[in-house]
Amino acid sequence: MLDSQLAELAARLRRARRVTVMTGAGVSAASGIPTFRGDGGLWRRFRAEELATPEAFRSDPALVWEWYDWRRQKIAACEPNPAHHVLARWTNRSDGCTVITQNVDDLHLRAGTARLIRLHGSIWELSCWSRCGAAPWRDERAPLPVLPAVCPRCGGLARPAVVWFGEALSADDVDQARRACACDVFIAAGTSAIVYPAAGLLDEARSAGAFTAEINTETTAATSGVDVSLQGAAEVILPELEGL
Ligand code: BJW
Ligand code: ZN
Repeated sequence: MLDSQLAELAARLRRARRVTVMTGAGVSAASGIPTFRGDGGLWRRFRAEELATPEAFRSDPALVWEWYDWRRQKIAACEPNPAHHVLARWTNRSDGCTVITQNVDDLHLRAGTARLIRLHGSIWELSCWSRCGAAPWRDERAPLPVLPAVCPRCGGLARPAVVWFGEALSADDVDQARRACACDVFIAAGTSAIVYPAAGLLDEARSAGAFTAEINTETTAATSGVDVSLQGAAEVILPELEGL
């Protein structure tokens, strides 16, 4: 079954002019980065829904920074895996291929991906919590020397420049992502497909006539609605697809 579905997706990809791949935490799992949900999805007793919010940061910035600093140190020790490398090659071979990622680890960037839309920002960028006017800045030190981190312009609190629950995504990123839904093949890889607006992009692509596929080790909220569901690891299936 997997083989015939794999062959079907490979055939669709060969004929496609525009291909969009949306990735989630599962694509970085083989690099050693824990996913948010499921096994290993907890940090101490906290879930992402409790820490990745402006309310959590307002009430305990030191705790939230401790989590991000721990994740930054983990990510700094990780390398892109075969899934990142396949997608980087696809975007470099065809300007019709776009990668939309929910991941903030920048592993797609490090793999050399072109046309990358980072819907939830980057863990390597910081911004001013009080919005004093400082432009977001990059700081790749891990661990950070001072926690909570400080804004260089106003001396107030700095925050990770990522998108938390209840916060708006960059309108420009959302526009670009929605444009990329007008494609021939749309693949969701390594995402539980429960966090919006990212999860809605799959429906948008389907409504626009795309052939839709999922690559995931488990079934998800998206499984029943896709044309092809490949159950397996992204770092195995994407290289297999590339070889067909
Ligand atoms: C493998 C594998 C392997 C393992 N190979 N697979 C509509 C309906 C309902 C709710 C909402 C809605 N619209 C908005 C909401 C609210 C909310 C939301 O979606 N809540 C849901 C939980 C219900 N959304 C928001 O709040 C968003 N903002 C918004 O909509 O704003 C509106 C607004 C407009 C105007 C003004 C103000 C507001 C923002 C969402 C931000 C999400 N942020 C986070 C944190 C980012 C920073 C950080 O990293 O710390 O993003 S939460 C977290 O979840 C992170 C992820 O990007 C995101 C998605 O997780 P992902 O990637 O899917 O990971 P997992 O762990 O869930 O799944 C991993 C999968 O991989 C699993 O399925 C495994 O099986 C699989 N896997 N190994 C392949 N090797
Ligand atoms: Zn500031």
